[in-house]
Amino acid sequence: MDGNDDKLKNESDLSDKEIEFLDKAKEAADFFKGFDKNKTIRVISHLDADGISAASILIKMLNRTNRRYSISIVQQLSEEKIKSLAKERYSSFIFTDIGSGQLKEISNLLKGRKVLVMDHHQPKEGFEKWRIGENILQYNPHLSGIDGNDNISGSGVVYFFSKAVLEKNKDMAHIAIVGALGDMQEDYGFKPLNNIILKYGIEEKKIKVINGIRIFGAQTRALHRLLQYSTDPYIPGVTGSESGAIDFLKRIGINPKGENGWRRLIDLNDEEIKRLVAGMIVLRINDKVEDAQRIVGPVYLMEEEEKASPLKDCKEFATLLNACGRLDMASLGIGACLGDEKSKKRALDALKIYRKEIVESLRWFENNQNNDRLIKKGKGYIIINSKEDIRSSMIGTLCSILTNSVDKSEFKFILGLSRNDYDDSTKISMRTTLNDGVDLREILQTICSKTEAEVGGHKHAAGALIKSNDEKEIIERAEGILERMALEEKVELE
Ligand SMILES: [Mn+2]
Repeated sequence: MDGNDDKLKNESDLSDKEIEFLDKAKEAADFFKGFDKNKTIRVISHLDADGISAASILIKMLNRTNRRYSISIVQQLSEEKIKSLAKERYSSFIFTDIGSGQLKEISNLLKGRKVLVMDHHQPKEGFEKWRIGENILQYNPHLSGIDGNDNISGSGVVYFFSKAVLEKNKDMAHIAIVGALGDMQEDYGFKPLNNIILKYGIEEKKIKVINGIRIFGAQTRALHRLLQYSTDPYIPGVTGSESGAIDFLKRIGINPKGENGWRRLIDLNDEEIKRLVAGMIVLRINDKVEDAQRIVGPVYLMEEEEKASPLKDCKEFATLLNACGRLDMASLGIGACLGDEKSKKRALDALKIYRKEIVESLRWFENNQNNDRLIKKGKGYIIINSKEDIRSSMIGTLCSILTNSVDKSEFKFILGLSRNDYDDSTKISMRTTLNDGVDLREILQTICSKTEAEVGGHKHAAGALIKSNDEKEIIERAEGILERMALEEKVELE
């Protein structure tokens, strides 16, 4: 099937706000150029796929401009973390995909250092400005009135900045697209700023958009497994059933097996793909026409990766980066983004381990269904208090997966808690099965407002760091607030 890139935006189609934001990249670049060339730059980035992509784009530019750097990838930027950074002797700092929510602490604790914050999260109240004093520059789309939830990701922000420093860095667009996909910013196409990046990626022959079946794992999974595990789209009689999936394929005249064993989606010819799409639409006969059409849409592929590689599909690439980050092996993800073959191989091993951990955490969830000290199912919500049982970097992933498998009419909110093993703090993750109309970050802020907590995230995925001693109080407060929120259409927060 052919790609369709006539919908891609041109710079001339951008709004004034978007143009202002892009112009600001030059200011950020000039600020960066003022960093002492003989000194090592301290780089701190976020641990998810977007944060790793952002760090990779930055590193490419730093390498190309002969700058030295020391990099850390963090899950949260707690006050403790900033305190320990302040003890280091670096004179310049760059924060990517993180930092705007911590500008108060950054400006208090990193006094006298040059700090560049490139983020797309909502800036801390009172810090919604490009410059904070002489020494801090914040490059963030919110400051131009642009929604950082879906118009541009952290890696996109770093992309425009690094391109402004060095035009050659235009060739990292594909990695910024991986970051945007990792942050779920794509919805059958991108908003204008991400779309410009996509256009650059296509111009650089790094990325290709095809019109294909939108199921995760097209490059790598056996076709029948792919259908069996497909929750979006949900295929009646097929999702959740291996034999159902195989029968379905046979019924529509597609042999699930080829000469070399199980076939993948990418092994099908055009005629078979058409039959598959038609077959899926027939099974989803109750759908509205618009929904039925959603089976097919844009699929983003890396031009330079081999067919059937887990790095070929940009969404699978994002999952690989996530895996590296969550398993404390972010450097492998960065290596993969920079095209290092050895890192790619090792990152693929990390992906296998990650999948195993996900399965184990789902199994833990299943096994503890009736243990209401660990899993509380209330009216409209589920609270998972995993203590040390689930790795704190995996609790968000577990909550995300559950939003696709729990009964959406019964449960609106999923809140997960997991203890960090390095201190007496607890990580909270919050997800929703609702598509719109809620701001999880705001809700989590309210839940945590009576205790000392650091809350961050977006409308659709929020997180917090609390003291483990406060777990009980937070859970009790969450029960009240979430039940109220889930029952009523819209509740004003106190
Ligand atoms: Mn991000």
